[in-house]
Amino acid sequence: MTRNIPSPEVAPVHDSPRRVTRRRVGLAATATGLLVALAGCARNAPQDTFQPAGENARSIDNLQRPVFYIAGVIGILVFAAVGYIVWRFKDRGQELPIQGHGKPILEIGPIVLSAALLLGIGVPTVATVFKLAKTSDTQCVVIVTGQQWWWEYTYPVQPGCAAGGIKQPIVTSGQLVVPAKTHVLAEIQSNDVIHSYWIPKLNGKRDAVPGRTHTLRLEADQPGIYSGQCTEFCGLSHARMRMQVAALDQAHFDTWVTNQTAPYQKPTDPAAITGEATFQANCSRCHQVDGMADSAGKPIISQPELYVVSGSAPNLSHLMSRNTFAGAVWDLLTPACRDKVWHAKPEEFSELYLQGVSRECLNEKDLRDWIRDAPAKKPMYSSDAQIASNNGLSRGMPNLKLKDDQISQIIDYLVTRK
Ligand code: HEC
Ligand SMILES: [Cu+2]
Repeated sequence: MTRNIPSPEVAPVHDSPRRVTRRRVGLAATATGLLVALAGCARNAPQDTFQPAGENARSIDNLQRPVFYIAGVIGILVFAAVGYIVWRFKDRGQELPIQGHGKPILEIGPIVLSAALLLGIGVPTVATVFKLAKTSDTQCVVIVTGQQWWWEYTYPVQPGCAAGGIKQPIVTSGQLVVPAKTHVLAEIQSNDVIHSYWIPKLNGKRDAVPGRTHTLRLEADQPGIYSGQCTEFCGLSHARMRMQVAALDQAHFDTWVTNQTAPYQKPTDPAAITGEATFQANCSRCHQVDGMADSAGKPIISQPELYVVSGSAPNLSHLMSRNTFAGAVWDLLTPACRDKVWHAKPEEFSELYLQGVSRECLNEKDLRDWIRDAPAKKPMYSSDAQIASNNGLSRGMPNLKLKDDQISQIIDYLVTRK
């Protein structure tokens, strides 16, 4: 015999079918128990849709809870009925029952009942869809652009958002800073592939599709940090494309706008001055720092379109005013400093957030590792070979092969960019 089938004599003794069934039931029960336990952990989950923190997420919650409960009760009733019927009428060799028809209650009743249920769910669903699509009450507009693999935010010139409006465009990335208790409208776009913007505590998801603009209402009741992540597979580092919304109270948001639009501050510290030159030599071709000029006083304008597939790289003018980087995946703050800000009481959060990242609070390790070899931290199809086969364009930030002292100089400069 060539086939590898054990002969009956040597076959292992199998468990009895009843034992197997019992074991399966046990497994199912354990799995269910675990799920229930995990659901319990969700209490302090930062991305929990069941803990809405703003008007729009609350509309969704007010819809999903009753639907879930009604569907849950119906589900249990249906399973119970099926179980009962299977058991009660199982084949015991009895005669076939008489086949009947013409019972209007049985024929029309379930149709009316299902239609009523569907209406009961459909009417509030459609109402919520319209409510969430409303744009007429917008108080602040931000253009949100999906990039591989980070989110870019552009605040266009407008009368809203801040007390004096936004008088010159602001470009930032990773953390979307908004005033709390304000109807913010995100105009969602994409620069490369399809992404999806999702801050579960503030609203549902909205796809970012190249060539289109989709709107998403965002409103936070309280100052604080609200986390999210890209929810549409967008390539190699999709899992490393996160974002946060930082909601500030209005007065602090106004200060944030003033800081973001302040004229360029030349570094004064000698180390940072050296760092500025090293930055210009190695980083400025991709990264814009607004107001920076060369030694002849000529403004330096980045040209990421010549080096990066998507034609974009984050604006680093105020890098240290945000507290995460590179797709909001790594912290710019040390764990202790981060906890202080992220777990602050709402009335204290705005002040702490505006402090940005100081030298003492800088999580230098991750920033260093990033500048030394970004693709090692976040796979980006940007090895030398991939860049060469791509007409010299990198997808994401390449390894720039800098020396340690150059990296130190650049960091000395970057910490002055609040
Ligand atoms: C060839 C273009 C290119 C060059 C040159 C370049 N970068 Fe980048 N950099 C990028 C891209 C693209 C990203 C976005 C990558 C991501 O987050 O997935 C990025 C992200 C970053 C970030 C994260 C910013 C944020 O807000 O999330 C920092 C910090 C950074 N780069 C620093 C530097 C420094 C410092 C240099 C110079 C030593 C440099 N980069 C040179 C393309 C470049
Ligand atoms: Cu994405």
